[in-house]
Amino acid sequence: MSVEENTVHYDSPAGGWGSVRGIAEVFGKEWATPLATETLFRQNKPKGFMCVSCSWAKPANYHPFEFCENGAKATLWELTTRRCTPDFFGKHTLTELRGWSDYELEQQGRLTHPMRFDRASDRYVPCGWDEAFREIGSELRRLDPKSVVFYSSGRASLETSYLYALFARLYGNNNLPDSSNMCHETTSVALKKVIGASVGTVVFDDLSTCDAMFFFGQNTGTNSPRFLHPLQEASKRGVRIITFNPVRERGLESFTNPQSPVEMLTGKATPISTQYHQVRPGGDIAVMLGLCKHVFAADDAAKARGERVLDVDFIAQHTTGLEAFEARVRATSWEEIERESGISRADIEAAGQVYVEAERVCAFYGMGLTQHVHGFENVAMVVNLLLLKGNIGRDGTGVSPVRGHSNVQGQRTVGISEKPELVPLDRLAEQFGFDPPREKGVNTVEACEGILSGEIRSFIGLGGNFVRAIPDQDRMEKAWTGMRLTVQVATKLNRSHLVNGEIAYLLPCLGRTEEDRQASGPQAVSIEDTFSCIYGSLGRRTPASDFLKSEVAIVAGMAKATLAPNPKAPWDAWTGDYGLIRDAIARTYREEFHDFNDRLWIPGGFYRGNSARERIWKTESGKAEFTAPEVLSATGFSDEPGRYRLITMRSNDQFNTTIYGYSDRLRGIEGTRDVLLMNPDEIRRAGLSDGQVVSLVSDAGDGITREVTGLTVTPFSLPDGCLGAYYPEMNPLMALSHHDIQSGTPAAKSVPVRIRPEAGGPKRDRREPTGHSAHPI
Ligand SMILES: Nc1nc2c(c(=O)[nH]1)N[C@H]1C(S)=C(S)[C@@H](COP(=O)(O)OP(=O)(O)OC[C@H]3O[C@@H](n4cnc5c(=O)[nH]c(N)nc54)[C@H](O)[C@@H]3O)O[C@H]1N2
Ligand SMILES: Nc1nc2c(c(=O)[nH]1)N[C@H]1C(S)=C(S)[C@@H](COP(=O)(O)OP(=O)(O)OC[C@H]3O[C@@H](n4cnc5c(=O)[nH]c(N)nc54)[C@H](O)[C@@H]3O)O[C@H]1N2
Ligand SMILES: [Mo]
Repeated sequence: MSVEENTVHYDSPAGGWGSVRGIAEVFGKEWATPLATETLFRQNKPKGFMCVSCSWAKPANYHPFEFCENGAKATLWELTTRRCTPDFFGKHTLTELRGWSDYELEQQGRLTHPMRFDRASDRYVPCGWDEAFREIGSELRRLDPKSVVFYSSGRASLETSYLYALFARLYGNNNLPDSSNMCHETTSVALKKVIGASVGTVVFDDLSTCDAMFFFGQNTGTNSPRFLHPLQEASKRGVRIITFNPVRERGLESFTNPQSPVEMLTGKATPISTQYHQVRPGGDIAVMLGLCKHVFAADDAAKARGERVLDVDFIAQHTTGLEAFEARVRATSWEEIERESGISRADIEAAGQVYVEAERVCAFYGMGLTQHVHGFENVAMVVNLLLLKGNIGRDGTGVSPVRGHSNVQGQRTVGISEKPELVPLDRLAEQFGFDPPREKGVNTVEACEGILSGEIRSFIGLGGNFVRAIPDQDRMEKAWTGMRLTVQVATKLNRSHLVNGEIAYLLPCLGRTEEDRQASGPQAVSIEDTFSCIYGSLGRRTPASDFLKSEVAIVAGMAKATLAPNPKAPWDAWTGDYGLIRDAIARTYREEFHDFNDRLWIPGGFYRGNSARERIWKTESGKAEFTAPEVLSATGFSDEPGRYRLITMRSNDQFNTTIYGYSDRLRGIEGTRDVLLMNPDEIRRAGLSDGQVVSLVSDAGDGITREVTGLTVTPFSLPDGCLGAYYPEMNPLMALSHHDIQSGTPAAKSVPVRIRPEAGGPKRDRREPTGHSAHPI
């Protein structure tokens, strides 16, 4: 399918002048002030600070400007001169603020003072840090540890994350859900099961040695734009890039490097994908079965010539389960595959032929695979495909889940996990002289269930915007107020700060770009990227307010006020010198983090290692496992007349729930996020028209009414039977129970919904002026 003439779309390549204008539009002229450029110049480089946006690699051979449009936006967002002060909170009740948009809330700028919720006036009032820690500590001591949740969003450093997880365990639980439970948890569970390593096997250098790349449901141009540089180089090298995505994402079509004067002046764009297939949402299992079917057919033909396509030696030595898998593939007909995937046999065979011919294949994927009811099977299918030709554990090959938050992978590495089996509890026991809790903790969905049932009485949030990021937002907000204690550690105001327990604190912290001065001097922190490389990060900017504390200091402050004194857990000394925290990490995780302090500034980071890359399979069988999928569709529900598969999407003008502006430039959607995207035939079939205003209602079939109103029907190139609309605006439509069966990851890429035309709803002009003001820095 090509981009139809009559749909909303963007003709220019990703990157290019549009990306520079994108930065300027959000931040005004000031984005180019010496202070800002000086800071951006140090982004993602040794002795600089590591981007607060995505988790893409920070290469040793860096570019002069090792940042992208979105990294620049994220940095400038933190450097804003706007301040959200006690004065602001004095003027607005929380009830009033709950009527504000995500954009308006964060526009208020950086939080400056620790604040306590005052129920009588329905306002936040300033408080002292000691007072806050004292009350949090005494409340936590009174609560049953099983009823307390310690959430983290994937941004906090390795040092903070290690202390936070330790705090929870010393306190008495493994209730450590994190944003990854809504994101790549599917990966952690599936890759662990089938290759024995919960993270990807690809490293940065593989990008320059592979000869084919397969992309499933990852939007590079928007979500990890610095990846476009190696992709561009790969494309120029003749690497064949095959993309499966319901949406024709600009960055996977073509790219103009904004850092190349020649390309910028000539407007020359590099095509990225050699084949682009608009799979139906949830259709990837079928696609990959089709690809494998073609590989088996090619192998049959080769055998007749006395050759093989399959890597039979690798399969024999390293894998198990081929027989059952092959039987499943051969038993699946092309008719079924075409129906479920929405892609023709000829197109799948053409993609399969690239796989057959390539010697070294890397497969990349993102939320398009993980956020489905059968997300596990999606990920297992990627591995099945790769195993057929030994495409794991050789240079230029491998599986690459492209991670989201800048340290989401690293948090897991240092103990943030609700699964006790993933944490070296015996070492913690010895190191800190206690008996760590062995019972499984709650993940994100289970935490929500506990809040709904009243079993969870307290929520501590280390960053993030939990209430806005989870499913079933309306129900969750109502239940939230039943909790006894809620604490949010944050840089900017968001909706999660406006729904509170009986006692509630909002604690403002330093950002990663800011100088973090403690007893022993300025402190560095560290993070791990999507390729398992670990780097130091040093902030130098003057903090947004004198009253901020670092995340380390806040976690240590809460821990000290809650726990009995333990000389083996020196919270004050740790706060005074983060090198001591790194020493503690190195003692717990000896293999990965030995000589941590010495290796902090190695250019390009130090590699934590991955057994599967060495073809050592830490699985139950001791081999890499083929998995025969039991379903063909990943959606978990059947097709019925009037029921659609809703994809919740991110624009390049947002970072998760942080909305920078209303310009989804790469998709040609400007001035509003209240759109419902569908293809023109589907609009006609549904009896709707372009510009009509409609509501969406949940079709989860559980009797609960969930609704989002005021969406403008907008023609857009999408497969039949599906709809697109923005995250987080659509989250009230998602049932909490609609998640990947194995990992609990909410299934945000196929939400069952119905359309309800709004009575007498006005036709709207889609392209209202953007209306957002420049954001000073
Ligand atoms: N600018 C920006 N950067 C970000 C973020 C952001 O919000 N904004 N968020 C960060 C975070 S936390 C994360 S996890 C990552 C997310 O980055 P991605 O993994 O790229 O996530 P999404 O953009 O949600 O969805 C990815 C793609 O999946 C496609 N898709 C939807 N359903 C299907 C399907 O069934 N099959 C296939 N094959 N494709 C499908 C969508 O069209 C979309 O292009 O980005 C990180 N970086
Ligand atoms: N429908 C739908 N829902 C989804 C998704 C989807 O694709 N569709 N994606 C899911 C995914 S992949 C993810 S990762 C989650 C994201 O869920 P979260 O990680 O919980 O949400 P964010 O929007 O990233 O959090 C933004 C807030 O973090 C705070 N913050 C920013 N920087 C810092 C800092 O340095 N320190 C601290 N303490 N706070 C800081 C700010 O206050 C800001 O408002 O959402 C999930 N929800
Ligand atoms: Mo994420």
